[in-house]
Amino acid sequence: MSRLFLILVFATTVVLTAQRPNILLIYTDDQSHRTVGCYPESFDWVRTPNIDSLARNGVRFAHAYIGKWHTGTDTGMGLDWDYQIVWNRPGFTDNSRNYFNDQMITFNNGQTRLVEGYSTDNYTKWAIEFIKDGKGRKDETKPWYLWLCYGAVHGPYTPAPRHVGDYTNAVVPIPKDIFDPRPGKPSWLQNRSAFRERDGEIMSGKMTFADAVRQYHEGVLAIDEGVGRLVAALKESGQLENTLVVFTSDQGFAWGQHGVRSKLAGYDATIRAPLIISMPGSLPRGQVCERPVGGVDLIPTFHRFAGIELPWQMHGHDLTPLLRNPQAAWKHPVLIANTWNSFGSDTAVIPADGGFRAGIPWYVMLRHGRYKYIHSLLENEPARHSYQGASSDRYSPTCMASAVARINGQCCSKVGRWLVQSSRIASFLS
Ligand SMILES: [Ca+2]
Repeated sequence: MSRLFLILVFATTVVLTAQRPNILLIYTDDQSHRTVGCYPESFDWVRTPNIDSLARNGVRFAHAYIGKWHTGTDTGMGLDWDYQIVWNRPGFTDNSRNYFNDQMITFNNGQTRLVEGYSTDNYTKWAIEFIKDGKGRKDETKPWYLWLCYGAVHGPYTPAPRHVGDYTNAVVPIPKDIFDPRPGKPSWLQNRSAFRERDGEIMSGKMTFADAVRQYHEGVLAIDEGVGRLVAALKESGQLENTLVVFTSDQGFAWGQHGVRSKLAGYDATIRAPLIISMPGSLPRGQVCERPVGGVDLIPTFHRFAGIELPWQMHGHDLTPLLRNPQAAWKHPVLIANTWNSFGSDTAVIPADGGFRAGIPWYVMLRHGRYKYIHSLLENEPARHSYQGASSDRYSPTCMASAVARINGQCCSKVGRWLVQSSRIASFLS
């Protein structure tokens, strides 16, 4: 993510009551759901006891699509937040690759200094100082909103020194389609792989594929420890029962699935993120919600818990019904649209060349019930769709048509019209 807020505190202007909870959003970077032990798709050697504990004390969403976005230079410092500590990448571009060590940090007083040490641990420490000691809080009688935005486990996937080698002996399965052919996939994905073979070993750049995957997972271990320390800080300060804790990531990351080493394509292997929401005493514990949900759903949910009216109509939907009953019916599909840095009217015309960047074209992904639909916005490229689960599912494909029309009509109108008018989507829906 390019807006790298580290710790951000929402400026509340509402009249507060004791019932309104604090909100802690723990937001990691490029962390696949496969790196979290309580997700059944994780390798059996993955250890995330603290995140797993959060799931045992809350609701785990099996299918979450949060969404990566780039909004340019951060202009929010001192404007939108009561208090923040931020890795100032836009201001210090020479430091922009230091995801894990020696970051240029701008503090709330506007001063910037180089902070040594492992970034994940530093962020955890600052968050605990805010939660437990009230450091940076203007009015301790008010509930707070804290966005803890870890840079981990983004490349270069550097583990904390204490975790280097923790997964040395882990057996890393090789995805079956890491190399060609990939029948049934879009044309742009048919003949490519981010990996190569050398002397019988699959390589990821200069590392072996297995070592790269191990290192990626080792980079998660300090996040997991951070989650444990944050929950302990909430408990020790008597705030655990009155804090909505949300753990998620902006998107996942594919390691070899479909030949990809990327976070950008519309596949679950690439973008599906963990999402766990916990508030012991108020929300169910140990529940799994199979309904697909999106990042845009978090904003109305936070407003609902904070008791604040939405300031305008939004695309997402308050998740409270699913948090109360994870098996509840849910009619809202999830849309992920990739148009790179083009938004609004800039998406009126789909680029003739597909708008490829990093080898990925513009696309629209829709997930609803047990159906998933991906359409690369390329000429002569058929829509791809899949269905997971039993045929007894009561989902009607016509819902997808209205969902495409409705959602795209709101957020990406020209692309939406192109999709709905397309004979290709019509054949899919028939
Ligand atoms: Ca990311």
